[in-house]
Amino acid sequence: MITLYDFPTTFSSKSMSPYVWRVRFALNIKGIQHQTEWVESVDIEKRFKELALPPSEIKPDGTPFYTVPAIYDDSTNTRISDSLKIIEYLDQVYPNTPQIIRPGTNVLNAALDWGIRQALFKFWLLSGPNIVANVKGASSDKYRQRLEAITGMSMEQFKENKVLQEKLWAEAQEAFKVSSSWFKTSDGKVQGGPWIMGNEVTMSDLITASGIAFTVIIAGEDSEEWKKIDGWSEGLWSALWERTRPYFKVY
Ligand SMILES: N[C@@H](CCC(=O)N[C@@H](CS)C(=O)NCC(=O)O)C(=O)O
Repeated sequence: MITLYDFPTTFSSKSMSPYVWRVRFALNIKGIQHQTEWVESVDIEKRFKELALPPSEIKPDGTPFYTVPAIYDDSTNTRISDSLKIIEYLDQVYPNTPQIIRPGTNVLNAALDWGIRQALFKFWLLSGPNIVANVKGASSDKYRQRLEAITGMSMEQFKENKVLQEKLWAEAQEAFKVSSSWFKTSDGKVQGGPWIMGNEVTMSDLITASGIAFTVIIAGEDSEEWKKIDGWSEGLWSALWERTRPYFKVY
């Protein structure tokens, strides 16, 4: 059995991180049995050290950065962190399941990831107070401090600052529109289908769908924000979301 490490929120899906959603989508698409172990965001480093789970990155100052997702696979006694490394491992160790990462696509996936992250970052900032309200205790304080450091003002000032919010929405619109334009032909039609690269699911679907999941979880599916974001893509995001929804399950 695989244990998937994630941090809890009070959003209805409990899970919010787009990086964790990528791995969970991969596990669900592959039909690999797993269970989630919830670790408060502020406790990730301490708990991972206890469990001998590796950091996903080394920070510029040389210290390790412990992040979710991470997995422990007891069938092979393997511990891995970093969404891409985990999905590479799942493809390799579970070869009779749908293969997510196509050979030679890591550079393209990294570019797609970066592009979509530009839009998600603006949305993450705009949703900061909502995220802070949906993460508990010390983890909530951590998010608040991060938000305040980036915006250079208190969260209360940010909530009042309609001019900054309008500017961020305009930037988000531009970034979301650019990302959705990559999926269209020159005459405006959506290319490919049913998945982005044709008949089989690939990493590009999971990068995109996990970003959409993050947006839907935070904004709420019936919200004006989600309708606005989906509208900028002329319904492309909601079509991708419908395709991925059967795999939007937390175990
Ligand atoms: N490169 C990592 C990035 C994962 C990541 O940044 N995870 C965030 C949650 S969305 C995290 O755990 N951050 C820990 C922290 O901020 O202390 C991956 O692809 O898995």
